[in-house]
Order: sequence, then structure tokens, then C-alpha cells
Amino acid sequence: MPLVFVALGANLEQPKQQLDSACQALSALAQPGTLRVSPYYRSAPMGEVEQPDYVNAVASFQTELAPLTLLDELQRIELEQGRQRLVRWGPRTLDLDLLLYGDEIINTPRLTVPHYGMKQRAFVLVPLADLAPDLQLPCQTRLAALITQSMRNELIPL
Ligand code: ROI
Repeated sequence: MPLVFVALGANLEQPKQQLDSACQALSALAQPGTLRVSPYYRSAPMGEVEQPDYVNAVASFQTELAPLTLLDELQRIELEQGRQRLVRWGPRTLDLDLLLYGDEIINTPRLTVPHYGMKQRAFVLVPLADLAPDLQLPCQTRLAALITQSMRNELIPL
């Protein structure tokens, strides 16, 4: 059964509680006993829109659900927790992104796995490394190398 990784993010309406509720909802999608959740991190908002800091984390679990069924369930949980897409790159009560689905590479109009933005985002990579420090992506890149690169991108060489 595939091991999947899901990124969680929230910056409205008690973000920590949003993540707690989302983890409860995720446990219903997971094979019993397989759900793991990283520590929660506060992170500055990425993007141009002025908005509150985020709380971010990553969860992993094994599931019998097929990728698109899992995506449907993640979107249902987002909606049940009041998600409204008001502004692109704007604040949200809950964002659930399917990062990895086993070793699969998926490129369909609805779903791209590995998730398109994960490789540059420290708020995804660091909690992912908490759960799976030795992880290698389906494209053979090591997670540790991506973390080094994302730190490098913060520094301007003189
Ligand atoms: N910024 C942070 N720090 N965390 C997020 O989860 C997050 N999610 C987003 C955008 C608006 C890109 N910025 C974010 O969707």
C-alpha cells in the first residue's frame, strides 16, 4: 500500500486548531496506525499578498485510496473547514497539498505529483524531513539536497 505525504497550511481562524482538525480528518483516510504528523512550524507568508504568518506541517500515512480519490477527500476536508478561494496566493483557513504518492509520478490536469512547488519551499521540505530524513523523490533527488538548495536561495553570493 502506498505511503503518501500531505502538506498542511493555515493562516486564518485559529490555524493550529485548523491543523489539529485536519489531522483528525486525515486519520479517517489512513490505514489504522499509520498516520504520522511532523511538528508544527510558524512560517512567514510566501508570495506578494500581505497576510498573517502560516502554521505549516506535513502528515504521512498509508492508504488504500487511489490518487484522485485521495485528492477528492483532501478537497472535501478543505471545504468542510471553511476553505474559500478568495484570492490567489491569499490567506486560507486550510490548505492540504498531496506532495507524494509512493514513488508515483502523476501528471494530469487535476493532479501533479510530486507537488509542483514543494522543491523550493522550506515550510514543506523541513517538516517532510522530520518524518522522512532520508527520503528520495521519484526523480531521484534527495530531500537533503533540496533543503540545502532552498537555504542557498536565501543568500546572495558576493
Ligand atoms: N506561505 C507559507 N509560509 N505557507 C503556506 O502554506 C503558504 N501557502 C500558500 C502561499 C500563499 C503560496 N504562501 C504560503 O498557498
